[in-house]
Amino acid sequence: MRTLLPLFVFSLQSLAADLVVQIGAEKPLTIKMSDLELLPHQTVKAADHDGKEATWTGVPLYQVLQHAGFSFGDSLRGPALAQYVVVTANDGYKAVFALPELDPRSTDDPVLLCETMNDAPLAADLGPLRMVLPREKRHFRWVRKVARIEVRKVE
Ligand SMILES: Nc1nc2c(c(=O)[nH]1)N[C@H]1C(S)=C(S)[C@@H](COP(=O)(O)O)O[C@H]1N2
Ligand SMILES: [Mo]
Repeated sequence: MRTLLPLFVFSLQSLAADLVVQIGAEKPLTIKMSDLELLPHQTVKAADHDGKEATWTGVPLYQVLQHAGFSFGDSLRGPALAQYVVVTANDGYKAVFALPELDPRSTDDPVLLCETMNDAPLAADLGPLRMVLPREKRHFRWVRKVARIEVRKVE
């Protein structure tokens, strides 16, 4: 038992590392870190809350949503714009994004779901996944330990 415990803890951690993405009332999709690695990535330089510059690499949030079946094409207009994205951390912290803030046809400001800082996996208090928004002057949407991403509709 004593020798098996570290293995057990490790497998629990890798279970917890999965990201859940839910588009509306659709069945939630679980994305493993290894699946996320296959999506297109972007690298940015950004200063954290303490003003320290770092290089962050991650998947643009719109790419994560597209991977889960959400369309950022021409269909994103009219009533579709009454949808919003909720990013939830495993401590319950939440931040909301409007779709045009994520759509590369609408903005060049990166909104990234990052796996690495300065080429290293994120420390346990930050990751494994963290939102990084280099152009945002406040850091309140730099959600640490992202667990879930949902698209909901304004009622
Ligand atoms: N999961 C989680 N992420 C979070 C927060 C939080 O309370 N929980 N606070 C936010 C706020 S208000 C700020 S200013 C930054 C702080 O980032 P830092 O911890 O890297 O300094 O994290 C953001 N991300
Ligand atoms: Mo903050």
